[in-house]
Amino acid sequence: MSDIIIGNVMQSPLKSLDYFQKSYDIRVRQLKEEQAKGTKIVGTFCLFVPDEIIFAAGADRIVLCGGKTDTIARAEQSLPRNICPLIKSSFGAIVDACCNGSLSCPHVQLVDVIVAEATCDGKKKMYELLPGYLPTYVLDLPQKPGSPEAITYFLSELRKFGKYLEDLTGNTIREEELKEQISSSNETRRLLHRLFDLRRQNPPPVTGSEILRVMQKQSFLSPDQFREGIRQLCDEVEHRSPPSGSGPRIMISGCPMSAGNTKISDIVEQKGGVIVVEESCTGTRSFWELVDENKEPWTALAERYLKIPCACMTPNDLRISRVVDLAKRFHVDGVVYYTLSFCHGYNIERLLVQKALKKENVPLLAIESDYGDSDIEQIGVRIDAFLEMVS
Ligand code: BJ8
Repeated sequence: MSDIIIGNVMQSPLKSLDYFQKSYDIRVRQLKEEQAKGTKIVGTFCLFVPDEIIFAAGADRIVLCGGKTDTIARAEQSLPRNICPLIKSSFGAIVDACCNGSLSCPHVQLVDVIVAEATCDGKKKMYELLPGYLPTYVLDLPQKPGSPEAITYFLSELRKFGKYLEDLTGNTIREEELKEQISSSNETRRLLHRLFDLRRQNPPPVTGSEILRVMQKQSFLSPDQFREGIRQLCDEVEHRSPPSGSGPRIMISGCPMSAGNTKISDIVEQKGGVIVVEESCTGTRSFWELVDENKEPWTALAERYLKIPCACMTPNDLRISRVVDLAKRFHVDGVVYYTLSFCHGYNIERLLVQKALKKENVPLLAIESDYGDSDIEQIGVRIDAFLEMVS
């Protein structure tokens, strides 16, 4: 295999990425077989829905977040145009699959129920339309995670969710099984820490595009499949020859980049930036905190999941300090702050993130974009100038 060149960086291709490619078809087959035997498949949209509870109830899960443009026109027949593309893309895929039998997102047809979550306003209102297409359960969240009542409330919501899954599957969630699932998820989180730690090297032995494409599969593959892939990836990256070039070290912080959406990462690397960490739900937010295995499992889950620093929470101090910590830990020269169009939470929170980074002399470039191609050139010009400034 010949070397790949990203920006100024030349790398030999990673063989373990083939594992993730091949795993997709295996996983689809596995889900169909499970479903034929009566296993319920849950479709999710957000990190706040704990996998551990779904698996402990004997169900399986796949992510339904849309990162592609092709289902957006369908969504815009019902939804306003000026909302976040992730919401439109996800909704359009469901309508397409349920009304037209279209396979624009083949995952939808694998799903028995949707488990949504009360996060941003756009998502919450879109979820109210979903029962017209698929059975939908909405997990509620406290919006002030630091308040003393938040844990109690979220704990009761998680238990209610557990009961819903028990009724759905006909299984009882045993405490021992829940503990096993927690320890399995923690093992994955530890492996991801191992992988991301390798990116602290200068130059890092793995590119942001490679990592993003792997992270986008995290909530689709089975936990065993994903973990095996990350293990292989860590082993290979640890022995990979160092790249023959480098550029400014960049953190991408902000909205998730769902499968199909790699626009900003691709532009940063094409322009010569070296992405060393992503502070997002397709990056550190998905695995940074572990669940405390020494605590009663439901409480431990409630505590851990409320620590996800999503901009839907207020105040979101944890995210501000996390971004600063990551900037130091990964020796970041600049932050590309990524907001999906019309995502007000991440867009407004940028001001606080920028202020905190300024104190550490870390510059920030704000980019707001949708899934279309029309702004690629203009974003490229801005990123080019930013990279030159932080070099
Ligand atoms: S934990 S980031 S996955 S809610 S849909 S908030 S981009 S306007 S996806 Fe999210 Fe869970 Fe939070 Fe992560 Fe903005 Fe769009 Fe809303 Fe979005």
